[in-house]
Amino acid sequence: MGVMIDGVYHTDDPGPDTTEGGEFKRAEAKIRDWVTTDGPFLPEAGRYHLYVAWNCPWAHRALITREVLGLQDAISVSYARPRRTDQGWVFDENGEYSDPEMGVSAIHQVYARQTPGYTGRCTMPVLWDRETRQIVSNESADVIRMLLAFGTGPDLYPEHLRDEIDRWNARIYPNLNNGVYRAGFARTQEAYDVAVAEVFETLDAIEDRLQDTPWLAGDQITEADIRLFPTLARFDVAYHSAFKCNLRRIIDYPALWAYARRIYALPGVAGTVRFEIYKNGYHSKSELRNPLGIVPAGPLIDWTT
Ligand SMILES: N[C@@H](CCC(=O)N[C@@H](CS)C(=O)NCC(=O)O)C(=O)O
Repeated sequence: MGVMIDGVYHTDDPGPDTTEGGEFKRAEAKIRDWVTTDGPFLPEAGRYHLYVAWNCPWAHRALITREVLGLQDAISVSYARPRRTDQGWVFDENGEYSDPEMGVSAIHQVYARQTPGYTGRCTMPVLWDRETRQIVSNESADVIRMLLAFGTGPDLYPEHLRDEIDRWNARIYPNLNNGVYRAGFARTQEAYDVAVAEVFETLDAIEDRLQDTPWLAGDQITEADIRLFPTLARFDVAYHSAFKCNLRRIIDYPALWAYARRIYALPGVAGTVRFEIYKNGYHSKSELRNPLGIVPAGPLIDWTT
């Protein structure tokens, strides 16, 4: 996977962003427009298209939000092949991993349409505007929030719970959603030790919280739950072994495991989950983490109970 400079894609892999202490830092998303009822990107059914990959947890948030808000007909989707190449995320000519929207063969071709020329990583997910023929946003946190502008489904960011939602998001993103990557991509023992401790402190805190309330922010499902779920779905099959987050598994936390299965059982959510793809993807060949690319057989976990 490469990087784009002034609208031109370069295949040299910049590698995960690492600071001097061997710590992984995720680059900030750069295309940050918004769909709002004030425009110019109006919430209109049939206007937007989502580019995703099954294995990407950030794309997964957007897919779940689309299901929970009932926007399947309003917003169309292209699924990239769930394995990155030196062309980044790529598409086939036909079939489930093709792009019905523009027929691109790689996501960088979508980024190449931005004016002025885009510089940065060509990440998933991408929210594309058919009308102005440009990307609205490549930041999943913004994308899930802006889908609320369509005014369908439950309010996932209700006024009276915003402080609570913000507090959980601010804790869960660095320490857990991205924390597992900080553990898995650490280049030093120290960086790993810090990251893995934060992962489990956060899971412990969530387990405590779920003793008192059914959902993170209180008595209704919110954006905070949707942002947490992709990490839970990948944890036992992938992060536990591939990223060495192995103090405990999600199934070892009674309240958290019941909560994870409750989200999985919501209409449309199971259809956004691909456990085999997570296992294969995170255990794919990597010089630093898994040089032989051997994929473990287990674990055997039943999410439908
Ligand atoms: N902040 C972004 C991060 C997205 C992201 O890092 N996506 C990964 C896949 S899981 C990606 O596409 N990486 C490609 C690259 O870094 O070149 C978001 O949440 O939307």
